[in-house]
Amino acid sequence: MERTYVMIKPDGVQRNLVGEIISRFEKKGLKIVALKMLQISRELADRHYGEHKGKPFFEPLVQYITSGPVVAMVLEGKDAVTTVRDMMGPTNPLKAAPGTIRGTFGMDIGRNVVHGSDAPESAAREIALFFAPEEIIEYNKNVDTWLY
Ligand code: 3AN
Repeated sequence: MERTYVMIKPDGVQRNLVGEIISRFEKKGLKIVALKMLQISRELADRHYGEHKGKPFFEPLVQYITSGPVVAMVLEGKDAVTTVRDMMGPTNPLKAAPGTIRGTFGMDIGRNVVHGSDAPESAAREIALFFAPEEIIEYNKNVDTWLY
């Protein structure tokens, strides 16, 4: 099973979209194996967005991602990385199909509601950046006899 790192960005939290976005991933069939709210520090933002250092939008991007709490999670499932990317839609909400998360809730490339890893390698890096191993829970669903 593949894992991906997903984060509801400060605008998603401020706009009360946390439940809606998590619900979409749950209903799709992805499994939540880690979940927490945190306020990203400047240092963590630098590391998370390291590949964009030097680009004109880097400084505003770091300002934005550290501007308020985010909700971080690890989702697990078959082809989880691609599944989440497809559900989010492209980086620019103007290019995102109306049914996608960014196409439905976003208007601005710099305020695009949600992040999802772009490849299994970046997922592994980002998961390690945001979660300690003991924060990731391995469990089965629907195996308990009392569940019906
Ligand atoms: P994605 O989040 O779709 O993987 P990345 O990793 O290329 O996109 O970019 C990270 C974040 O940087 C985006 N989510 C967006 O908030 C911001 N960003 C990317 N490209 C631009 C741009 N041209 N102008 C402003 N912000 C951008």
